[in-house]
Amino acid sequence: MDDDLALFRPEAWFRAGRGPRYEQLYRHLSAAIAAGELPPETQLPPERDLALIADVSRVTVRKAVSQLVAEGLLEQRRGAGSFVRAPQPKLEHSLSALLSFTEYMRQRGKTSSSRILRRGIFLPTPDEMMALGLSPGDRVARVERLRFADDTPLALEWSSLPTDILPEPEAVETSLYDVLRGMGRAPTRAVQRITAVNLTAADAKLLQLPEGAAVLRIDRTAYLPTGRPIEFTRGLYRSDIYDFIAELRLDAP
Ligand code: 16G
Repeated sequence: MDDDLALFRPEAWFRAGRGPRYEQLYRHLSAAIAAGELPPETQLPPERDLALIADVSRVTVRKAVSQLVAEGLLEQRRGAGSFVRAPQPKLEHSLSALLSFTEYMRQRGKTSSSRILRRGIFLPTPDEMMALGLSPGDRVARVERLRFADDTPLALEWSSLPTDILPEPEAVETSLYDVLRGMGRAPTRAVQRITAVNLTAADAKLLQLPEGAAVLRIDRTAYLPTGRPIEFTRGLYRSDIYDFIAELRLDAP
């Protein structure tokens, strides 16, 4: 029993300067579930016990647990507690494939290219720190690109990654994901937020569209299998050419 609890003790998951405690605890538990260290049907200790073992407040435990519940990794059974859920292969199938710009274009029979607008190592902004779990002393690698399909500018992308994941942003010529794959650090999961926005004059000029034209803004946060976020990319995509298809399926009973 003691061995099981070692997983929850602060030595197992907490590192100073690596982001809020609830987020570190959440990432640690999510990785433990993915690695099978917490197999399906494992019951987590009750909130109060978990707070004591992990040496955090109950609010911290609650936040970490509710994020795991929201992602379908844990299930809360009334009066019984939180349990690890069995993996849901059907859900996997119904998710879209995680593709790079280069791969999207290749699938559509187009050749992609990029014009690098800026590349380098910078101090992280609060948004980047939050998205990537960085602390103020860390640096962030940024790659900003105008992306073409054949000769048409299609997207503007601002990508940020932790420097231990992308120590040399200059290495990114065409495909960021090819560079990450080459180092065995390609993301395997991503969460995207899509909004419609109007172009500023400067961005419109780059995309060869009139100022104020409507485009899609997509923020992608991509994760390693361990659950660590390693890419935050904000992109503006020409909605007259680029389309996103989301496949939805009714889960079989
Ligand atoms: C896609 C991703 C972007 C990623 C890029 C990598 C969306 C909305 N965004 O454009 O997050 O950084 O691919 O492409 O799909 P690359 O490997 O060709 O550089």
